[in-house]
Amino acid sequence: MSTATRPGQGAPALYPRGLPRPARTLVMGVVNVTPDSFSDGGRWFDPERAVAHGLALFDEGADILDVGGESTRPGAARPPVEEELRRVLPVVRELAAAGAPVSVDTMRAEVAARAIEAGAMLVNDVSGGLADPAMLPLMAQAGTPYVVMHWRGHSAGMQANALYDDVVADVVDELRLRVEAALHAGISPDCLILDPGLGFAKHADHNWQLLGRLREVVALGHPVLVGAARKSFLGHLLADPSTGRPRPARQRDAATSAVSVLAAAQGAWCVRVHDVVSTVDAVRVTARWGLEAAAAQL
Ligand code: PMM
Repeated sequence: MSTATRPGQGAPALYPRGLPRPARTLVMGVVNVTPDSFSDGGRWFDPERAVAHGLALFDEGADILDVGGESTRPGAARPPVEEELRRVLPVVRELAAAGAPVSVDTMRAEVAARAIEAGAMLVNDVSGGLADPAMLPLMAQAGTPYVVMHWRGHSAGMQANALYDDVVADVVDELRLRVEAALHAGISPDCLILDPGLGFAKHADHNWQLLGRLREVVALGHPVLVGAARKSFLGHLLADPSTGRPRPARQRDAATSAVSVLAAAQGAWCVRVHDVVSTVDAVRVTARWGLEAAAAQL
């Protein structure tokens, strides 16, 4: 793991091997090649449209493009592996060929391996290696940066597992166990990225507690990725006061930017978002502000 020269506050202290290293929190743009994601409702399901969307996000300043072929919304059914491969591989290949750093959002070792061959530089595994026993050995052998997210089971039944004594302490303990498993499998520590898994076996209050105490996740000593974008806990916070109806997913980007600023200020390495333009501005402001705040404390 390398340390930035002078990160200040609002920029990461740690960077994973081989990925871009701007002096600010990175922005990961979401490219969901799925028919049913809650946040973009299948708009990029066609591979050509997904590639065009990814290229647009890259032009807008995304540091990494996260290509996923499996919806993880609560209750979602899993696609067969062949279908997941059919969705993601052409998109990963084209975006990587265009020079974009590409991440593949998958829980399957076979998909991860094929995506790495197609040019992916990062594997984003929302199960942290729990869904597929072949994943950790593959990542050890590949030497590619690897996101270990906090996870307690597949989407179909995950909200039944949202039971915690102290959600932050429990998530930190469970992530620590996943780090131990990853290191034991032979993954290099400078390839590991951690993610508290907002919305995965978590209710709204759990997500807010994890954000408010994000420093406890950062203190585990690995770069931290935060995926809050457009999630339902934001929709509930911003519900229409007269009807009680949650704010629709595509009207949650200002709230997402606020979360990105606060996550960056707590030392997040990267934020995973749909609206790249507002997020890049937000993390640039946070980094610039943080330099002054750090200087004032010298
Ligand atoms: N959230 C989603 C999908 N993939 N990956 C990581 N590492 N962290 C997340 O929080 C995360 C993820 C679900 O959100 P989407 O439907 O907007 O992609």
